[in-house]
Amino acid sequence: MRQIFECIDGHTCGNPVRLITSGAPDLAGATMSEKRMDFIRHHDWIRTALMFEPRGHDMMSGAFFYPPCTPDADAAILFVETSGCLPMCGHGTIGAITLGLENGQLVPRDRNQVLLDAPAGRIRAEIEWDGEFVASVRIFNIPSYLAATNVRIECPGLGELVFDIAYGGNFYAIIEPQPNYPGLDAFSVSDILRFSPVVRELANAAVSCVHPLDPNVRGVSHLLWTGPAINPQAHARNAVFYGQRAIDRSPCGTGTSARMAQLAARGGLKPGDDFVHESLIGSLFHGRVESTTRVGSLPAICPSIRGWARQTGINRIQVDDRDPFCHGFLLA
Ligand code: PYC
Repeated sequence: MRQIFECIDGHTCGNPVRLITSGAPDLAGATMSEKRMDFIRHHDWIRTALMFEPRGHDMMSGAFFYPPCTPDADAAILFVETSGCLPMCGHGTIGAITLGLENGQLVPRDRNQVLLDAPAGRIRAEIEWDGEFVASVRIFNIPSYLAATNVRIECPGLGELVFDIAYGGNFYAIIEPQPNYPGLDAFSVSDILRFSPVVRELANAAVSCVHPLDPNVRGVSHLLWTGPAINPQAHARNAVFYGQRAIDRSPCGTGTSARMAQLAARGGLKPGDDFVHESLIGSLFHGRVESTTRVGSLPAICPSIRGWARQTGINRIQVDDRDPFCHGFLLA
């Protein structure tokens, strides 16, 4: 049997986005969190086929639009990535909205604003147009909070690391410069790829992170390595590791939200403050602390992130079950 998935490919500030416009399976559940769990249980082959090699690669990141789950939303979004079905993806949302609007796959009530139901919660996006193209998108992300402080682990090859964990749509271990981590400027891409999976495993053994309002959202999945900015417009630079071997080429939307939540909890950011985050390749996300709130009993912030995306092509992907690699593979 051969299945066809129509896709619009692009990237958000350097990190790939694949908007899949046909072949979305029907999903059980009333909310996107429930539909995400149904997809994970019954349809995960679609994710691996479209994200893993040979149709994708370590960094590939995709999204489907679904009909909204709530009366006032324009659409719902499901993220499919090499690292799984994320509760939220910032660069993916900016990219999917841009590609969806420019190609007529997303038709909001108001062309300057999109309301989306995401698995992690409600996302509002403000659209800046440049004629028929989307110049930039500011997403108002889900409430983000500091989940754990001063987590200590012993990382073979590095030594003791001490870090905080924050939630911005995924749980992030945030590694700041310290005696055994010199900072991003002195840490190579191969260092990030070598140490991140070990640090993630040790972080999860040390602390159990569960979202207070959604027990399906759990565990440290992403690592954010910090360092000083190179671009004078930016406040800081970062590299986010996720999946088996992925480093975000964008400044990472949920990572920037988690970092702002951490800095706000320490008193370093307050509502109205901007936080410009630089990626490894020099692209920028313009973050802002919009307001404060609570997640269950925990203090939290409502962050927003502005970034841009561009289309790179149209892709008609075939998944043919005569192909032994039809469901994809990743090199471990
Ligand atoms: O932008 O939130 C993000 C993201 C998560 C993983 C890669 N990018």
